[in-house]
Amino acid sequence: MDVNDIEYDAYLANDRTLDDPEVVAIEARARVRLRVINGSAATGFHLDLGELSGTLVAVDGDDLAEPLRVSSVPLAVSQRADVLLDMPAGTGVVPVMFRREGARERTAILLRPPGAPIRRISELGDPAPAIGLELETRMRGPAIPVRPARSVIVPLTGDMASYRWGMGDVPPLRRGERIELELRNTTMMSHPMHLHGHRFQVVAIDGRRLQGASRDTVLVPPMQRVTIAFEADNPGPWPFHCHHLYHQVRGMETLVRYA
Ligand SMILES: [Cu+2]
Repeated sequence: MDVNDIEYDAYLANDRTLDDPEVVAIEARARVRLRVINGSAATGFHLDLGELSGTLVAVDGDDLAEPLRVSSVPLAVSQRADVLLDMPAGTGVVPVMFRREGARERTAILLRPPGAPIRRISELGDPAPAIGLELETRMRGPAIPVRPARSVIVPLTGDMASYRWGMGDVPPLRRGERIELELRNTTMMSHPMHLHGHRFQVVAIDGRRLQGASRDTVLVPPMQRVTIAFEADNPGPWPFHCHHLYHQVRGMETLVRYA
């Protein structure tokens, strides 16, 4: 697969690199709620707590039906995650690390209990894997309504050589209907697909049904299929696009319209 088609000279957490990271003073044994947004234009990150684990309670602003214990959370462009973290007694500074997928670059903020010494952390770490859907398959969202949904296949198209990207059109929707879109990635890059104006639910990955998370952005890795479902209850038109902004401006965008 292709990963990281855009290079940057710095990767930032709260506008800072690891040369000069943000240091957040916290109480000893504090419970911290991390509210993270991947606000980058073209880079996926793994939120990484290192030796610690936390509880993933929400994605894209919606609670999970079942919180998950995690030590890392993949964040495609524009995805959000809420993680509860209990600082262990007697701990030093805890870096909340963000590792660029498929690469060694990283950034962090530091959680600092009273008096804990700050150590310098290299901006390069071990290579991070590309983001996949392993955690996505374990997320549980709301119960899926039993009423039938109209199914539409939406191919995601393009290639690195031409750097032209595209996606299939979504036919006009009928107000009040339930719709399922099967996003079929025919390319060798992953695409974080974002729908405006709605919440959708991840209901299948590669054809396997699941009661997945409620989201507004889902990653579709190379050659994989992700099916999302939503109610047409908020007349648009609404943009529906890859949130990798270079893919979006090169054509991977359409409009969801209500008849
Ligand atoms: Cu894309």
